Amino acid sequence: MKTLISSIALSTFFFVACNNGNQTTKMDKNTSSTSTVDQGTKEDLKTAAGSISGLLTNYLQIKNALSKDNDQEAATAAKDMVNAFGSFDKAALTTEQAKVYNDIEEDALQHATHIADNSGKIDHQREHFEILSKDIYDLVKEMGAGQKLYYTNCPMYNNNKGANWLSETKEVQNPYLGQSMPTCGTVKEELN
Ligand SMILES: [Cu+2]
Repeated sequence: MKTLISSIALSTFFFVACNNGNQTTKMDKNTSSTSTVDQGTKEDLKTAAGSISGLLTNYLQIKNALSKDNDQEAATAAKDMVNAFGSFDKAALTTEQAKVYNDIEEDALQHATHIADNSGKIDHQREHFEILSKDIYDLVKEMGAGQKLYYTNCPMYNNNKGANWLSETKEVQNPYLGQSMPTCGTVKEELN
């Protein structure tokens, strides 16, 4: 064992000595270690966006179902979202990202559950979808979406109080007014 350790120490010594003897190699090494740090940061962001991609897929399915006035499909997608919360992997999140996730988790889960349990009552599903949209927006702002999203506003919903939602399309497909007014709304913000 002792022999093994000293032979590793010895080869390390030779490796270091070799690098020191060659300035160009040393500079290359520094440059590449800097880019490794940058890459690491990017990968962290990617992973966080990867963690929420399941939730996002289900959210967009609910949104598309509501824009088609399809309460059953909305309920099914919301049930999938409830399950996605159950198996959500927090390991990839930074402390700050985990904080934002923990802040919205219970609330978002509750709204997804109500959408899942209320097929046949699409107005009620839409009330919950409005608050769910705010939660998912906060999540995407902190973690990134890993895809292009459009934060869109409908000024007419809820007696002109208005409401927002996230869409994967720039073209407006209104989940609050559905087929009665499918294109009502304007894009407020583009997210990635
Ligand atoms: Cu409810």
